[in-house]
Amino acid sequence: MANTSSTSAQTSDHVAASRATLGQSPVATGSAAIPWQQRPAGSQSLLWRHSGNPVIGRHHMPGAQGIYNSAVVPYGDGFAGVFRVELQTRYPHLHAGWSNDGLDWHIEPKPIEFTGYQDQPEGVEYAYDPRVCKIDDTYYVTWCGGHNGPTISVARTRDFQSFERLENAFLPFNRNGVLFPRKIDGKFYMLSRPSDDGHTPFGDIYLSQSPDMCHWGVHRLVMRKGGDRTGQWWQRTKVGAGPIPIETDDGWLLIYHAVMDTCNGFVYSMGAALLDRDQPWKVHYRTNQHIMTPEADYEVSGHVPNVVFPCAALVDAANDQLAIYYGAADTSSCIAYAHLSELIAFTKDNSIVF
Ligand code: BMA
Repeated sequence: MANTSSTSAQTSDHVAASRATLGQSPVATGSAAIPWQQRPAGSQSLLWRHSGNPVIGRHHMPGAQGIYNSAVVPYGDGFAGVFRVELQTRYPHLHAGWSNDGLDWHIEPKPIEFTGYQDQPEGVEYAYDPRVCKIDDTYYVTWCGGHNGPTISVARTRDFQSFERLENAFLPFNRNGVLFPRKIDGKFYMLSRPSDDGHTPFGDIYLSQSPDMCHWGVHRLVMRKGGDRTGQWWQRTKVGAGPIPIETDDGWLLIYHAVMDTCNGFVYSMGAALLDRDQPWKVHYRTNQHIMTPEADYEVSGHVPNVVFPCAALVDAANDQLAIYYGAADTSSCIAYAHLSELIAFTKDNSIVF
């Protein structure tokens, strides 16, 4: 898909507009409609794929070998995002991006230059799988950064142009740091997945609290991987939080990735869970089957076959619409749609908690 041509003038408009139009609700959209397509006629699928997937192909910008596992948010009269971009070094960096419609993206050719805390020289720190979470008037970016091993790096921005690094949330080894979009009982909350330095043949989701986005503690186990005991092979190897949790009347809707090992490598699917609104380490419901698994050509074929990896979701609660942004096969960026109410009902009706 062609790049848009955002200019710095448009960018300034974005900044001004965002202050005027974005509310505090975690599910509020900006003034732009989120991407949406109706479920294809005859389909019974809970989730269905955008017909123009991938929305960001592997060669979206000069030199790019893959742009995937990336995060987008409503911003002003359009959308902004932080993207995992790999050029020909295949060393992952984070780039800011802009879109008017959530489909056609301009991604900055240069990686984000962070100010503030730095524990390694700029450029020698890999950065991948970002999430972006708006809390009050600040956008926090969390990602997997290289700090003598992977762990959760944190930064904040208000305009997607200047990004200030904060302290890392955790010691190595950790991945998939996902913030909640509001404080709970006066504390920031973050999901994460302690793991190892390699390709991680294990992993459960934990929750931590912080009074200041610097000191994290009061760690709680949220969700274990499945396995033989649970009859849950699709999530038997490891699980990790995906998009920012969505607050609903039925609890926090968490979309997560879940992995099974096979004789030919890992398979990454998506699942969903409903967490308690006040004590989100308590899981009320959790799907007893995947809600989406790699099937499309661009999901089963690419740099790493058989991966769907959700990192962001746009919600239009008034119209019961959900657009999930996911990386496909560690190569491209895609969208899947669902009706929010159907996903919640499905999660409640097809649940196993363990
Ligand atoms: C995980 C992460 C993801 C990647 C996935 C599949 O460990 O590195 O970035 O999408 O593996 O390769």
